[in-house]
Amino acid sequence: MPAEKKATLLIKNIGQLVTMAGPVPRIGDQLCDIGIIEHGGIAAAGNEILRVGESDDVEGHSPLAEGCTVIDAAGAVVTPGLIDPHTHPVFSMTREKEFEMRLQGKSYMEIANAGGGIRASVRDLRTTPRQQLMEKTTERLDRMLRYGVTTIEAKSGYGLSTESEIKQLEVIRDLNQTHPIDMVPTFLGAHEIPDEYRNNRNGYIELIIDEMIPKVVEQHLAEFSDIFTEEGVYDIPESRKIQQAADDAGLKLKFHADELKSVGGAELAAEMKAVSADHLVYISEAGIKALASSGTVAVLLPGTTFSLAGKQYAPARKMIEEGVVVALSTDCNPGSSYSESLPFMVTLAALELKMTAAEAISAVTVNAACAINREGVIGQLQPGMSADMVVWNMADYRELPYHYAVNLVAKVIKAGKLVVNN
Ligand code: IZC
Ligand code: ZN
Repeated sequence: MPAEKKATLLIKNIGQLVTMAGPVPRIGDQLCDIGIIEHGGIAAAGNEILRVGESDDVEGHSPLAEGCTVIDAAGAVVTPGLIDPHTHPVFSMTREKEFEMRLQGKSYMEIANAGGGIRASVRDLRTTPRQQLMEKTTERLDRMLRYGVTTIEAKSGYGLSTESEIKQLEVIRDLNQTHPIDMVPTFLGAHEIPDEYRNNRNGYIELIIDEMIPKVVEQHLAEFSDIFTEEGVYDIPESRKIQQAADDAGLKLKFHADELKSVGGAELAAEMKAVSADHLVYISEAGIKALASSGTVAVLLPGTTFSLAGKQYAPARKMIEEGVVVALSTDCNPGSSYSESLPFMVTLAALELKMTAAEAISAVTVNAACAINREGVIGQLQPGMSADMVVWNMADYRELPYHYAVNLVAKVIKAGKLVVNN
């Protein structure tokens, strides 16, 4: 028998240890069960969780390695590291001017059609040196980590040329080697039609299919392919064609679906067996039923509605009632939602999506893991899974949505290492 692994990390005296043990993904009433152990303890060996249970029990059964980090949580809440399954973090120029234009009455699409929006970000990114992109992205990742996020999905989509899309994905690849946050890369060449192809949409779609997707796949730069399926951007037949090519090339699928109008994006995502369909503010009844039966994760982005000062939020309660797998994300991007705070999305989920604290925590842990194909690896605190966790400055998990717009993170542990100590 191999020698028993010794603990290199022990957290004891946890008031509420939120393990998320139980069904994966969580649907319906299951979202309310976050697997709490009172007076909990958790031990890890290297990047792997060794033992989870009652504090004295874990301590008594976990021989400590030399130099083991021992944390006395003194009654605090511990959760899995948060997972942000929809972000656009690689950009330099910010778009606060557009934020002001919207406050003065212009809509997101009006600004986009006038050449601003994503295309403005594209013009900037193409001329931004790689080093500067690395630095700007690192600042955002640092902020996410301080807010308790240990894994994100990260998209390209501000290059919209083969060279610049690859530049963005290489920034993600390189930062993945050095930054504590793990990133799951997504190719989003179909985020917009770039300036030089405005009169030749089909030419750009051919470029995506014939050149970008093959290169991205050959260089192992992405796991997912995403598309902005929206009126005025990519319609349903175009979306089906591009995503079919991505699927054929071996990428898994995500969709920006029904964000600003109901166009059948959710139905298409379900039909194509996408891993996730995101936004869904204007999802149809049929779309909800389709996602429930395909098991496609609905990633809801209430920060986007909030920051666009929208009146209507995604129908989260309806989706939960119908058995859709629901996750939450920041949508961190320079246009429609510039925030790195996933805890703030938990507050918005409570106030605007009418989700309970437990449902929202399920949506930023175990269900968010499902949205990026990492279920069974992260998002739960179970033996054998990744030792990603957050110690919170709170004694009851329900404080998370309630005590809003401040940072309640005390400590962040990523892969067994203490990486934030507030
Ligand atoms: O830069 O505006 N909706 N993509 C789809 C975005 C917003 C990001 C942006
Ligand atoms: Zn997005």
